[in-house]
Amino acid sequence: MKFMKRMMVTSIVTSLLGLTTGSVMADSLQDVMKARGLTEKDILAAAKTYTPTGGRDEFLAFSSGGQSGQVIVYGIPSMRILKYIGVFTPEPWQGYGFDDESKEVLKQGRVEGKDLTYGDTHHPAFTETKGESDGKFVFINDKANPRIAVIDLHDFETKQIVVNPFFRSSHGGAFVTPNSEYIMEAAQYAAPFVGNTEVVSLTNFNEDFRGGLTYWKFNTEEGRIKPDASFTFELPPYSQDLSDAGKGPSYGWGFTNSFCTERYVGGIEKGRPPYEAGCSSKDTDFMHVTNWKKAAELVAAGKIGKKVNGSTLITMEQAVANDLLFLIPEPKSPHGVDVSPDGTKILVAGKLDSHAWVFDFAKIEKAITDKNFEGKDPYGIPIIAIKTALDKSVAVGLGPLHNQFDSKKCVAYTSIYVDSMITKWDYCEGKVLDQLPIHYNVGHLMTMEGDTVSPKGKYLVALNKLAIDRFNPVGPLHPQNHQLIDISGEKMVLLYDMPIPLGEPHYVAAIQASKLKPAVRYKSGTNSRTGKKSKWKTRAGREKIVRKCDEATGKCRVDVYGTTIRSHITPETIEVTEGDTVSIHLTNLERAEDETHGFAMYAQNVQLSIEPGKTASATFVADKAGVYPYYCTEFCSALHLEMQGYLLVQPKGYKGSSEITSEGQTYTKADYDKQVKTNIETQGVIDSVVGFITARNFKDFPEVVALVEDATDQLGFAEDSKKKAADFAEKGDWNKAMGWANQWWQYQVKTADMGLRAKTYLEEHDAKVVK
Ligand code: RUQ
Ligand code: CUA
Repeated sequence: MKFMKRMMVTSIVTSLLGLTTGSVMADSLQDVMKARGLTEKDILAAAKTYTPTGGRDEFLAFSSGGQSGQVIVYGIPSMRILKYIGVFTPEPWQGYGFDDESKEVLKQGRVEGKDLTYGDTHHPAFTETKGESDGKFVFINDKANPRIAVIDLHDFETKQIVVNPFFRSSHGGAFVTPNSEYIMEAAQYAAPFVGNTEVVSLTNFNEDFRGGLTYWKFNTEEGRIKPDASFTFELPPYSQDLSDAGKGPSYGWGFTNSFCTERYVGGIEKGRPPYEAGCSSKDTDFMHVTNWKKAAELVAAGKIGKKVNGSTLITMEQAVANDLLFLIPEPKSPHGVDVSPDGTKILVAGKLDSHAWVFDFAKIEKAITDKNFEGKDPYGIPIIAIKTALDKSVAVGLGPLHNQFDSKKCVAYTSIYVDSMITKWDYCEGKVLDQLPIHYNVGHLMTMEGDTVSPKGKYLVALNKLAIDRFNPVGPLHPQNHQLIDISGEKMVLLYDMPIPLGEPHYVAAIQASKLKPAVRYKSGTNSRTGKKSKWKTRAGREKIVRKCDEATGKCRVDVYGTTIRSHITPETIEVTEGDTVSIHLTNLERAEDETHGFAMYAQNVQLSIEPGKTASATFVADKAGVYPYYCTEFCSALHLEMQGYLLVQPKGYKGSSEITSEGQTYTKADYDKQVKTNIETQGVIDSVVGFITARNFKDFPEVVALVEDATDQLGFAEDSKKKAADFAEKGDWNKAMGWANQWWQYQVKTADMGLRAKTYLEEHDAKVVK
């Protein structure tokens, strides 16, 4: 099959190059190649990544947004960016951090009572079912302020942020257990646990400072982390780093590496050698082996664990006494620890070593059962000797960091930081298979579903720390570079460079796009952050403004129950009194795909993104009298610019009029008749489009069915406006009659717009004529 595909690609390229028979196409491709200096290899790479208009990607990658605190979604192999997901950082485009609903989510992420508007995101991880990515949720950690966020792949929105109750930094998160039972998050820089304000010096580092490893409980049904059902292992003040959860035979166990087990405390300004020297003087550091399954049972039975900071802490004594915690020396200053898809091997790469080390879980397990330890660390934790646990070590290159797995058995890829390359190697045979230079200094690397029990192979992405000369220079701060590599053959082939112009994306995880089933719209009136019906849900025709005052304080609150639909915001005028707290709740009545409305207002820091069905709210204090225009920020229809209104903030005791008396234009019966004639003609166009659609098997296309439903709604609104127009015409109020006739026409235009979209869709998807 693969061979066939390659044959096909080759023959396409050959014929495009005119190597067979000459054609017009061949000449032009050669011209382009010559003009742009492209080789045949380039053309082949282009053909492997180029995705024609309307085309889809086979995989979706969820990348950390680094210090910008979001997640970036892109497609593979096209490397086209599809979305930024606001996570720890406000993301105005999505109203994230601007609407009341998402502010509640960001509020969950307050640390020590402070609002944080950034995050240092590192490792995204998908939920898993039986060790496979299931496409339901993504987690990501914040290193600087130890937090984990939950993103729901139903709508690609952040739903929850939890703050670690103990740590003051955490790099090693998020890593999930095979059924998403737990999410692992390890501390990085040891510190006295949160809440301890007594220790304010580094004098008794070994006694006062601690590391740790939290197992956050995830409730897959609810899609939320349950802090009260989570537990944390107290660990020595080694700098715990990354983790991976066991699977298959190693299911129930977790593996966490560490650096600076020297417990060195720097102080270069006092003449002490710096951390970098003191933290790398020993030859080995420790891999921590934890039994989460047994720990969970003992905690549930109330046998171990004490409540600290409202969470469960397992002390080192308890962990040791119950055989829950062991150490194994591992190569100096390691970085990645990765469990093989079959769960039998644990690969560790030591940044300061040129080897990847392969540990054998069966050997580790045996050592634990036999109590075969070489000693204890200063905290009494048993140490399993390297020679007892090690399967082999393989020279992979200088500065190995992370490992990923292929769909092919025993094949792993390791990122080599110092040598700037990817090494492909066989961890069963212990031999290097291929090496590919990359540009430059690769950090993480990632294969398709490469963290799961069944990696999908095909592509590898190298997340390079430096871009240097890869792109047009844009000042001293360069983008990062994600390099796409074809791993389907024996030799790795570099295909594409994608600049990531947002922070340092540490890690990225990819999933088969077919596993994702994102929603097109919300059920009308949904608070998307809770997934529940919003108490502010408003239906068409039920819009209202409610003002309530507190007698004791004299303070007033105005709730605006509003709606949006192409192309008006109801209400179009909001009158409040200076000093009122104003809360504008908008429900987007649209059902049509991609018909999002926005809402922005002058000088109030208000910016909402209201997707079809969503209810979003903006609350502010109208503390200054004046006129505040508001409008829709998404170009939603031809009359999008007219999707506008005014907030009028009137001084206390204002006695002026609320009536609108000025008319910019006056209309006559002739104007009205002319408009009605246009409307009748427009109806003819609509009828012909409807004829086209209904003559085809449009019901086989859900997208078209949705468009037709929307068009029918719009026509219903048109009917209503038509009636209003006729009523005013009867009274001889030509201005209002004309206005409503125009609105009737507006609804017709929207109907036609939907109809034409449906028609184009049917044409492009080869719909069949049925009548
Ligand atoms: S990091 S380059 Cu995972 Cu934060 Cu390794
Ligand atoms: Cu709604 Cu523009």
